[in-house]
Amino acid sequence: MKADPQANRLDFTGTRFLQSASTLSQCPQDNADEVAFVGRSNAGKSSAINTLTDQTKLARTSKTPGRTQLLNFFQVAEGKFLVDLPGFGYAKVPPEVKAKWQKQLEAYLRERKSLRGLVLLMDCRHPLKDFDRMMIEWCAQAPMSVHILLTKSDKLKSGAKQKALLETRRALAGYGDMITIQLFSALNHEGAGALKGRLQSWLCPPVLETDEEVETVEAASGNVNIENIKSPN
Ligand SMILES: Nc1nc2c(ncn2[C@@H]2O[C@H](COP(=O)(O)OP(=O)(O)OP(=O)(O)O)[C@@H](O)[C@H]2O)c(=O)[nH]1
Ligand SMILES: [Mg+2]
Repeated sequence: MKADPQANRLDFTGTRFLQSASTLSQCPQDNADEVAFVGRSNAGKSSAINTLTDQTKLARTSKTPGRTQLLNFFQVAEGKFLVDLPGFGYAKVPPEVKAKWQKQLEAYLRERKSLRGLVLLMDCRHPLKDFDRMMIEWCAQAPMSVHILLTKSDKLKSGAKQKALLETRRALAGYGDMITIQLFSALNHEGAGALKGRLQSWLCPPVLETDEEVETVEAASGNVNIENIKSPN
């Protein structure tokens, strides 16, 4: 029987909050498929999850950096999770709290078997800060696939945002296919289709059995807007 490439298409609009966890042991059972949203404080992680799911208040957003202080799990479908991670770089958090978060994040990244990929969010006006470079290096060593969102693209004019995209791709060209990069706006939904396509490929990769099915899936993937997803090479 042929695989239907559309059969497992995830509907992100049905996503619901599952639970919060402040330690690895509090996370849901580690036998799922999940993608974590990571980035500096205020980069737009919670906003991106809301845009993706077409909901306004699913993940809590704030003008005050440091709002997300726990690992928040959202269920897209049975055993398919999105995880909103606490932001880094918020100056007002006491050093001991920062150190505790960092330890929890490291434990999560190191130990979590369900993790299929990381979405790394960076404000398109200030990409590749120390924290971002540290995460990319960690992903390269792990190895772990990473999809970069250059967020708040609505804040830049067309030429400037294309330049930001190009320069970031150029800077990360050495990492090859493990990194994909796109522009994203939670405000006007630029790049939402491309992000869905990436998450779909991580959370529900097609099971291919014959050459004929490979061709069917490749043809069908033309329906996904992947114009902004491109490996740096
Ligand atoms: N213009 C614009 N503003 C955005 C966009 N995404 C997020 N913001 C704003 O940026 C601020 C931070 O967004 P959040 O989604 O809370 O950021 P976060 O990365 O979850 O922050 P922490 O939870 O503190 O780590 C909020 O005021 C959002 O409204 C975007 O695409 N465009
Ligand atoms: Mg947040």
